[in-house]
Amino acid sequence: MRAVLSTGSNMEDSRAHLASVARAFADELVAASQVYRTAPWGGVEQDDFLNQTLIVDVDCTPHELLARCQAAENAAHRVRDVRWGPRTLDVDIVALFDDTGQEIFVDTPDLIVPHPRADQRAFVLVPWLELDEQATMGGQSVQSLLRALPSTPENHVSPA
Ligand code: A4P
Ligand code: MG
Repeated sequence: MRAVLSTGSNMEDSRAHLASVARAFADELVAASQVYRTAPWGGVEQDDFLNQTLIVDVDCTPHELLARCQAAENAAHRVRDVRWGPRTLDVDIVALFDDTGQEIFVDTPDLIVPHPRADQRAFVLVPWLELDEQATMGGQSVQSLLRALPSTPENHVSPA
């Protein structure tokens, strides 16, 4: 199964926290985007984030992958308090594809794929497009999803 992961951090040594995820998936890593500096999305006043997108090929179920993403967050001493607030490390599963390239959809209480807010987030779409210009999610091209976003400060993304 191929997974598109979005990693984000705006606390402590953000670069090191992002690097810890690439390291945790080192043997399965297909591609890693640059690290981007992004304005905070979601209306909470906080520091800018660093965000990165990873593509990994993993041999596990979607829920096992979620557990690995959460283990990486826990290793970064992630505390869950304010929704969309500051965090040492957030690892989201953006999209999943089977070995024939078909998109995998998951809709369970603890895991929804494609990630329900990814299409509204330039900090997810821009790094993904860097890795795959032809990327699609939910049957739509990621390029068209990005073009549909308003050019507000919240959608500002630049190489870090
Ligand atoms: N969950 C369901 N589907 C998924 C999925 N596809 N991937 C569940 C990962 N987790 C998924 O997540 C809450 C629960 O969502 C998990 O326990 C899992 O079972 P969380 O990470 O604890 O909660 P959260 O992150 O506070 O909430 P949410 O809505 O997931 O926030 P996001 O989407 O993670 O956003 N601005 C910038 N510029 N860059 C960022 O990286 N990140 C956030 C957090 C806000 N603003 C940001 C950024
Ligand atoms: Mg999250």
